[in-house]
Amino acid sequence: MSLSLLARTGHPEWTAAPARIVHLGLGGFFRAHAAWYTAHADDADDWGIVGFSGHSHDLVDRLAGQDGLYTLTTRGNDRDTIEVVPSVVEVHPGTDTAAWRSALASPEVTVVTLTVTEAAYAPGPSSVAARLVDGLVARRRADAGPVTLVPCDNIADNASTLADAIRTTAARLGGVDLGDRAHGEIGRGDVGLVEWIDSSVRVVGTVVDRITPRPTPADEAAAAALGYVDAAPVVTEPFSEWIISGTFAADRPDWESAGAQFVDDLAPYARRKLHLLNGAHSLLAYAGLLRGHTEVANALADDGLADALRAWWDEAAPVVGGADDAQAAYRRALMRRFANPRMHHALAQIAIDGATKLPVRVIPVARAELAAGRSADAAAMILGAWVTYVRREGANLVDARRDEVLAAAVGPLRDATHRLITLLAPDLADHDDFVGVAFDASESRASYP
Ligand code: CS2
Repeated sequence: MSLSLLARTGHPEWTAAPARIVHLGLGGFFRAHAAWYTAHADDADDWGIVGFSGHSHDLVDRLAGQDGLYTLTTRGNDRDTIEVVPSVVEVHPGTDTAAWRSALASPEVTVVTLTVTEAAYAPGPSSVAARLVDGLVARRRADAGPVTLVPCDNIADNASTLADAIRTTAARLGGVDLGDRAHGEIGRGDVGLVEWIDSSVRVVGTVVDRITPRPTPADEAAAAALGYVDAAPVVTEPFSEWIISGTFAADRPDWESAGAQFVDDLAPYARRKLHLLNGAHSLLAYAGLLRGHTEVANALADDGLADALRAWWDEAAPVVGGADDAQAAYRRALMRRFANPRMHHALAQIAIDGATKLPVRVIPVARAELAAGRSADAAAMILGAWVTYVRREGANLVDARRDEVLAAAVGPLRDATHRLITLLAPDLADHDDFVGVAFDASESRASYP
């Protein structure tokens, strides 16, 4: 039976919820996270998601072929549970500008969520800000009313990052006759675009967390074995966290009823997640791959890496802050999550886009430690492992900043280490001892105690 049929069988009166959310980025994390919260909210029947891929047509085709439905397998340490998630009601490739503008121009739509990866926030013609402003211009022209943007990516203060990028892009594009520019049929008629955005668009901040490895062919087979013919399965962990802060411009789903938390100050949660989880992930990825490991669980079973991870957590503790017992509990929970051998979380997946991820996850800790007169050795060793990883990957490196990273990685190792740290944080490259520790770690092929 097709998945759609099974979904309808499970919900005899199943009908798609009305399209009231637009989402950009159809990857597994979104489908395990925001789409899952939306599907589990008490008012789920009132909130359908129109999803747009970053660029991929293949995933869109696969989801469209099953009405946007997909199976979500929650993989615990000892068993799986599987469900059909119905919240995605329409899908389009990110290249479908007409559909994007039409969706953003709908007065029914009051929320736009984003999972576009850290790299997509960098300024540029195909940045997430440029795509959003393009859609917001259409919304303004349609007089479709207020809308709230919800960035769901691992960036510290993602609300300000996105809001600033949107205003800068709108100021640059709005009111100026751009002729037939790619993004902008934004021209003289859009004078006052920034003022409209200021009055009609809100951006809220989030901290998002749910480990969601790339699905494997075995995952498709597992879903099929349970009777689900699913061309776009998602596998995730039991743990999930969505912390949101800010004011919505208009209506939104009752995400709290599905477990989302609304807080006044997001910063402590962001520091905890980005440094303790994501920073540790980057450590395990680069040092683990160099030591021949392929997945998080088996890298964690390597005592040298487990010790390095604890040293990183100890070094990050002052930046993360909060009560010692709360941080200790969070660390214990992370160890359990990382150690789940059934999750098959590929280190190579985590290693992608290091030049964008490390400045968020590791550099702030190094900067604070050096400012406090401490050595930041754990941070330096993560960067040293990254340097070695970059030089070993060479032309195979997957990084949005690939060309500049590879250009910096050439030549004698000490010089390359200094250039690569300069690429991430010029101020840290001035600390010779810090660069020296990174160089030593890189020279020793990231061998940990
Ligand atoms: C990972 C994250 O791939 C990566 O960079 O560190 O995707 C991580 O799995 C999520 O942030 C967990 O919430």
